[in-house]
Amino acid sequence: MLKFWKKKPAETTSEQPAEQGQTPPADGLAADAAALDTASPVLDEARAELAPAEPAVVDEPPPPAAAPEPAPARRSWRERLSGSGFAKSLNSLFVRHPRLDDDLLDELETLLITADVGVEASTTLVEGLRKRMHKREFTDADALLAALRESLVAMLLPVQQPLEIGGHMPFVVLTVGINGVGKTTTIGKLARRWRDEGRQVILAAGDTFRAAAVAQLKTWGERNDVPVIAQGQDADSASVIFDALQAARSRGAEILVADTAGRLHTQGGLMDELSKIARVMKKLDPAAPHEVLMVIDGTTGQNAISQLRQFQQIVGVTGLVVTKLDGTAKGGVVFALAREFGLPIRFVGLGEGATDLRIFDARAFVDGLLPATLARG
Ligand SMILES: Nc1nc2c(ncn2[C@@H]2O[C@H](COP(=O)(O)OP(=O)(O)O)[C@@H](O)[C@H]2O)c(=O)[nH]1
Ligand SMILES: [Mg+2]
Repeated sequence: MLKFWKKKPAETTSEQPAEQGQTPPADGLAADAAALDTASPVLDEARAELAPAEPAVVDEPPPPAAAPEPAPARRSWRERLSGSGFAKSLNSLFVRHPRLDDDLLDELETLLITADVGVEASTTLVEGLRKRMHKREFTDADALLAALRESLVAMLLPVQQPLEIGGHMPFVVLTVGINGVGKTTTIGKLARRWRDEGRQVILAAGDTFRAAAVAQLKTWGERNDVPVIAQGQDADSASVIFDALQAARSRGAEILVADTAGRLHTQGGLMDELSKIARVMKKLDPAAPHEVLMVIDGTTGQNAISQLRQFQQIVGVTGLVVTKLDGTAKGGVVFALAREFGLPIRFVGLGEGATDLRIFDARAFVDGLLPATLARG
C-alpha cells in the first residue's frame, strides 16, 4: 500500500507559517520545523527515504495563562499496590495460615505461580525458603515473611536501574509496545516529570495509525506545557519523528520522546515501521535512539513475556515500564520479566494521573505487595 496516497493535508496552527516563502518566526519550534529542508547531504539522504515532506505541526503550548495541573498528594507505593491481586492473596494467606509449616509454603508456591511470578522462579524461591525453614533458620511466620521479602527484593535489585539522561543532546527515547498498554500515557507522565525537573522536553506524535493517538499526546503536551510535533493521521511515522528530532536539535532540547503505533495491519508492517524510524534517526545521530523503552501492561500476566520477546526481535529494547500495577494487576509479572530478561525496569505506572509514574524501586515495590505486619489469629 502506498502511504503517499493516504496522506491527509497537514494541519496548520496559527503559530505555523501558512505558506512557503513566508518568513518563519525568528525563534521557536515552528521555525525549526519549517527550516528542516536546509541543504545537507545527510538530510537529503534521509528525506529520500521518507515520504514527501509534509510540514510538521508544532503544537506549541499556549503561554501559561493558568499554572499547569498542581501535583496531587502522592500516595505511597503500598496504598497503590495494596489493591493488587498479589498483595490481597498474600495478606489472606498469612491470615488464614499464621503457623509456619510445609502447607503454608505449598500455598505460597501456588500463590506466586498464580500471581504470574512464573513456575520456575516460584519453585526455586519456595524451595530455598523450605530448606531454611527445615534448618530452623526461622521459626515463625514473621520471620518467613521477612525472608520472603528479602528473596523477592533480591530478584528485582538487578533490574533496578534508573534511566540516566545524558551523554547525548537531545537524548532520544523511543517508546514501543502493543496497543493499550499505556505508551501515550507514560510519555505524558515522563514529559511532566522531566519538565518538573527543569529539562526541555519535546514529544513526537509517532503513532500515526490512530487519529485519537495524536490528539491524546497533544492533550498531554498542552496540559503539561510541553511541545508536541505532529502531522496528520496516516502521516509517515518515521517522517514525524525525524522532523521532531530535527526540531529538538535546532532548539537545543535535552530530551525527545517519540510515541509509536502498537499495531499496524501486520506484524511485518510494525517491524518495518520501527526499523525505518531507527534508521532515519541514525542519519542525524548514529547513536539514536538512546533508549528503546518498552511499555508493558502489568495486568496482562504471562503474555507480557511473549510480547517482550517479540519486540526484542523487532527492535532492541533497552528498558521497561510496567504500567497499571495499581488496581487489579497481579504484579507478579514484574518478577517474571526480571528473571527472564534481566532488562532494566525504569519506571512503573501506579495510576492514570500525570504524577503516577515512579522510578522503579525494588524494595518499595516488594514492600507494597507484602503485608506490613501479620494479623494475629
Ligand atoms: N490504572 C492505570 N491505568 C493506566 C496506567 N497507564 C495507562 N493507563 C490507562 O490505560 C489506557 C491506555 O493507555 P494509552 O496510553 O492510551 O495506551 P497506548 O495505546 O499504549 O498508548 C488509558 O485509559 C490509560 O489511562 C496506569 O499506570 N494505571
Ligand atoms: Mg498511544
